[in-house]
Amino acid sequence: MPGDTGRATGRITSLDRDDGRVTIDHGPFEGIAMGAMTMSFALMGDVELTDLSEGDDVIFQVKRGRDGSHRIMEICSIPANGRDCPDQETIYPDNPPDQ
Ligand SMILES: [Cu+2]
Repeated sequence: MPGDTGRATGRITSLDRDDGRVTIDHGPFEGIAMGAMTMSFALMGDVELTDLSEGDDVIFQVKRGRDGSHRIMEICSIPANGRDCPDQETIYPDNPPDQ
């Protein structure tokens, strides 16, 4: 049964720093029932967009709120943070980094 939080990878197609929203062309989620699509996400309060740029590949986690929308809890830019991002096996399925 799908839960409230899910994780996926994707690519940022646009960033709205003023409104705190990110549009991501994302793959299927792990943890929630959502397939691949391009959509806009709001952010949870303490998420920062500082390290993110349009075109970045990202790995991110969302949580569903009471209004049914999914907000980003955590987002990591692979070009900016590379192998410091969580869930390395998802990002590098064929070439996991050394632990
Ligand atoms: Cu979606």
